[in-house]
Amino acid sequence: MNKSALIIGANGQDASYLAEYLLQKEYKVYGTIRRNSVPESQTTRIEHLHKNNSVALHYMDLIDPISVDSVINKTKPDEIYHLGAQSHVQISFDLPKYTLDVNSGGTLAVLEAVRRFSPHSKVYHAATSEMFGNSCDPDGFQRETTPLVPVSPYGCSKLYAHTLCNNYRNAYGIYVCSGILFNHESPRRGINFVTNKTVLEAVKIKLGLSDKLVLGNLYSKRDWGHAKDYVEAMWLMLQQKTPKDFVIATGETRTVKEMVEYVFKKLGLDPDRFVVTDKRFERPEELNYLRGDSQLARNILGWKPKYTFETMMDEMIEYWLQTLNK
Ligand code: NAP
Ligand code: F7E
Repeated sequence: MNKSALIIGANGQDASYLAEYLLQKEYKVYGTIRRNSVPESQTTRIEHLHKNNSVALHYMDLIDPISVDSVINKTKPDEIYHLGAQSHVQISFDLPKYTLDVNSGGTLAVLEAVRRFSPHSKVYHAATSEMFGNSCDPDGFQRETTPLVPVSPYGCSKLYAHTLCNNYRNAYGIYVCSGILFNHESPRRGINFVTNKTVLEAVKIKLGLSDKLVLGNLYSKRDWGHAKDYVEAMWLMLQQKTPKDFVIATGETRTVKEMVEYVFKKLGLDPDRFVVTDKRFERPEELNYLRGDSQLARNILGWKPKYTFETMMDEMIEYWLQTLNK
């Protein structure tokens, strides 16, 4: 019999790739969306799947536990991919309570619903490298054992949820694992995250549609991978006999400035002419440096990324060139 999976936050970047991946594997896929007064915005990233009804959609809001109970009770899936979140770090400083309610309280609601209505479901929780904050091992990497000292309401909210997942695993025997994923991007990334913002604005400049790119801190370092590779790791984590948490990362790190230079050079533009900085895009506290060691996932799950930094950025550039040229 085909397996079933519920994706919480089905309209997100990762969820859209994960839905495609699971459908290819012939899963019965359920997804949750939020009500939006502009109905098209509820399914922007999964319109192609929604149109032909390949994903069965249900309304759920993580701050409404009744809706969480109801969908999990109704679907009782084999696997639950809990990807729903207020996922923007800078915005979490403006909406700290909301971020905690959605990311921490929402995870509690999911775990409680699983415990009461669907204890056989295997659960993936979308944890994050933002939980490390500025802690790092002496060799310059973050890994599963590196201390977790977050520096944003977003990071704190995910750490609470991550700890709760471990608690529910130990206390109730629920199969739940946290993927500690480092930054992952794609053409479907929100355009207020630094990679897609940079690519979109640089392409606009190239086409004469804009004349500057305004950024915040250019000197923080990130370990950027492709979302398509990272959703495969999520699936692999739920195929194991026993639940375990894994770091998923490329192991390479670059400054924002290096990423910007790559994009501008690729388009034949001089970044010094077009890139300016504004404190508006800086955070009250910055996470300065990320570089993940995903050796455990590579050994146990057999996971490794297929995209390089360059092929990923090139795909994003090509996407915006084609889209804006249309
Ligand atoms: P994303 O594009 O922001 O998607 C998040 C999804 O959550 C969206 O579909 C959103 O709905 C939904 N959502 C937001 N608030 C909700 C609520 N109150 N109730 C129900 N759903 C809600 O994020 P992503 O980049 O795909 O990331 C997926 C998950 O991995 C997130 O939990 C994120 O925090 C985590 N993560 C991401 C990265 C990364 O680099 N991308 C790294 C580590 C961890 P709408 O579409 O209606 O807004
Ligand atoms: O920022 C700097 C910014 O917003 C990256 C989320 O998916 O990954 C993501 O969080 C860096 C930061 O991603 C701008 O200060 C400079 O140092 O693209 P970002 P993030 O904060 O690392 C983690 C792993 C998650 O879990 C999150 O959900 O870029 N930066 N100038 C800027 N960032 C933004 N957004 N906009 C700027 O103008």
